[in-house]
Amino acid sequence: MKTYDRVIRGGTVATASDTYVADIGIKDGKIAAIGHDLAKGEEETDARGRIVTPGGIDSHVHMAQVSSMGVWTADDFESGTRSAMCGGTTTTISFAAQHRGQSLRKVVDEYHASAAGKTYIDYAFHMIVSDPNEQVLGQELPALIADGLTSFKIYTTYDALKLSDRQILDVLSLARRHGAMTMVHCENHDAMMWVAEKLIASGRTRPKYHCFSHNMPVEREATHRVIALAEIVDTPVLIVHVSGREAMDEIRRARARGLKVFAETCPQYLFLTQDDLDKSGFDGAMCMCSPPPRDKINQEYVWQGLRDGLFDVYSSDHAPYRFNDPKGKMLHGANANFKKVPNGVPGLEVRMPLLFAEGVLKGRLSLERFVAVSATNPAKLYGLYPQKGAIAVGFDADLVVWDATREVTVSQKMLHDAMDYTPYEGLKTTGWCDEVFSRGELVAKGGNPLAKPGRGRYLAHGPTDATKPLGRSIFPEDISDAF
Ligand code: DUC
Ligand code: ZN
Ligand code: ZN
Repeated sequence: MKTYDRVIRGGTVATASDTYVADIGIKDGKIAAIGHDLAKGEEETDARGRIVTPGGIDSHVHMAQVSSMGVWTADDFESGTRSAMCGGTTTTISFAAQHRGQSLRKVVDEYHASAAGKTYIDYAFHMIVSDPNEQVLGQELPALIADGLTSFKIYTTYDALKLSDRQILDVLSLARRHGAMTMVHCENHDAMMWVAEKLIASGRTRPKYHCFSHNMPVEREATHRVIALAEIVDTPVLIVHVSGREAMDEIRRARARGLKVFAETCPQYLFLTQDDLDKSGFDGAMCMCSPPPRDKINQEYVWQGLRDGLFDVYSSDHAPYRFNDPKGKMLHGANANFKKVPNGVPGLEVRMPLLFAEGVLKGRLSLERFVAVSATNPAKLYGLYPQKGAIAVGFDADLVVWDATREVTVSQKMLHDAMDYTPYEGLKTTGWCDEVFSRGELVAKGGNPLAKPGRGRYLAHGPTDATKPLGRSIFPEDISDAF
């Protein structure tokens, strides 16, 4: 009898801390051994001369979700996880999104039903909390957190989603008491609306004006404010989809003061710029997301933040709305003003390959940082560690073997989501994922699916140190118990 179901032999194994040549022995879906000259496996993968990393964890994905404009994402759990898998992601964390008036528990149940039996890879959920009423704060959220849904996103913008500062304090304080991670979308709603109204009233309605409404100061201000609110409560906070320097500077300043602030960025801030929203006709809508892509100088800052540890997490914020579709970007037609266009870009399939090719292989990012931001850190922050996110004995055998020589011109035709465009069409790069393993099973090869849907498993979040408060109240000891 063979000791291993599969041995991935002689690869250059990359973790968040080291890179070394080794064989990986897999048994029953787990990494059973890492070493040299491991016994022959039932199946063998020759990885000599090739890099092997943990499978990606994409911890910011919208799928099977209806937006505040009433538009459904093009991807459901089947197409979304297929696409993720083909791009080297082996776990998604997508949102169970509450709309006002809805029971959060019921929403979570509905997302469970929508995902069950559909996914190609393992999956977890965050929640989106848009209605923190007494029932939600007093009963539903604490119970859901106890059930292993320990992270949620809140918004400072979008009419249907945004919370007031007071509500944000309520939610942050609940997160502190129950050990949850709060992810925050930071943009100053009123300031954006004020600018947008002026632009539209003066006839500036094309997609490119979205960037002027969603300008950098509105992101900087909301980032600063949310960090201050979290400091008042003494709870960690994770700022999602940070687009450029000014918001990054707020996070650096907060960390320099010792605050526990985590940060995420996304491919659109590395590979797109605001000029992409200024394409002819309505085409700029394809790259319209919030916060929007900035300029080349900000792109360089974001790369720097990935290198130096400012960013903990690199996720896609995959929010797929088809372009040529009255249920997508064309909801209000091709002449709609920019406020009427669903916000979001797809990206979960290209997320890992583009960072590998343009970051690691071009020397902008070490292999270890690549692993940290694309897999290990999200696993640690969201309580999926020590099952996911690392190459170590006992972890799930979620692995990617990379082809550093494959030349690719990105095109929608090669992708496996339900979209009709990719914002990265025509981008030429060298390097893509080759074999993708999920719990030891070869699920994709050369960017194409091999597995069948329904094999993915739901993952509850486990405990994590990331949510622990600093224990540093801004209030004197004799009154701090009031909060
Ligand atoms: N902004 C979000 O906050 N979510 C989805 C897409 C987007 O652009
Ligand atoms: Zn957001
Ligand atoms: Zn999002």
